[in-house]
Amino acid sequence: MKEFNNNCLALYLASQLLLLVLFAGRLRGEIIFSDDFETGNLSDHWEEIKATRQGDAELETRSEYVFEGTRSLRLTAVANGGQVALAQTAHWFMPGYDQLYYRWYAKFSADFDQGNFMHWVLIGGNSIYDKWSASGKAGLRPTGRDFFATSLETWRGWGRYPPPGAMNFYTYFPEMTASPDGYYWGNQFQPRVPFLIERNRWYCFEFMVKLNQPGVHDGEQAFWIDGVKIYNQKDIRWRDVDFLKLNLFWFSVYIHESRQDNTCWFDNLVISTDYVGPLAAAPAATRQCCDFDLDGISGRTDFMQLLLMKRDEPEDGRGDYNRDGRNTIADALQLLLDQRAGKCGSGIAALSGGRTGK
Ligand SMILES: [Ca+2]
Ligand SMILES: [Ca+2]
Ligand SMILES: [Ca+2]
Repeated sequence: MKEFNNNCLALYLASQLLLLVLFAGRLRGEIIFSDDFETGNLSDHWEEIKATRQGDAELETRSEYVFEGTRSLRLTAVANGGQVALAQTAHWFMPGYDQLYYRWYAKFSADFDQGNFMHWVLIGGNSIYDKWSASGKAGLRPTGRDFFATSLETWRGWGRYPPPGAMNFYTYFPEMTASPDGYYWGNQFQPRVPFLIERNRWYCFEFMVKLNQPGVHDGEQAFWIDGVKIYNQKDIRWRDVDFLKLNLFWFSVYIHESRQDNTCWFDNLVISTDYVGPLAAAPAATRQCCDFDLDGISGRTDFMQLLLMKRDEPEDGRGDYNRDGRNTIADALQLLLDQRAGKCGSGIAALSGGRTGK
């Protein structure tokens, strides 16, 4: 009888331990890939490394270009007489996942200027039966069965924004619209209030993609900067079959008309099934914004723009002007009070954020 009781107790403890492990695992999510660039060679972690000029996709050791530790990733798109230049590292995780969160740190060089367009960090989906089914699809509309792709990248808005520009999604999905030339180039999506990125500054970027259930428009994509959620696009139909999965990620600096060397540094990448967030040792430092309409001054139109932003995109964390964690009229009133009190500086830079220096 005593032995029976001991066995029961052991069984009970084992089951509790198992529950604890499962629960803790669910809380943390599963980290499916990470790279702090501290160990080994790039090719140990990345299956495909490409650069227009050899040596332009490399490990970096100069401390001002390393976010944490002693090494980061350096990607340079070399000056190429106005032609395409790129540097890129790609990683696949077959067969894939239906929802993932991607967190990394990045910095654009102090003289970065891509012209107008560029491509940056890409999340792709291939058929689980063919890791190349998304390859060679530039300019083509996905069928719902072959691929999808979306990039987080900066663009200049035809000169409206200083380089590198405003963050936006560049997305291939079955319901995308054609360009004037008849091709299906990625469709651009950005928040009502653009988020302008500054050069020579580290930011924490986060990107989430949730695939839809086939037959339902319930897919999403979202990005955060320095831990603040900026834009969440919903009701996306990414696919019509469940054998298309999230299974490709790449870091890239791809410049369409490359006239100078342009470099980005990347560090501390984590890809997980759950939200990751900024590193605890590097707290978010996105500054307060007064210039919601990007005209370079703080005025009455910013008050209106904040109200519209709160109405149309209530998830944009910048709308929480008074930082009380709630989306209420008190945010707009606080902006008015700060403007009257002369607390609102001017300048487009006030819209972006991040840590200065390292
Ligand atoms: Ca590192
Ligand atoms: Ca303004
Ligand atoms: Ca608030």
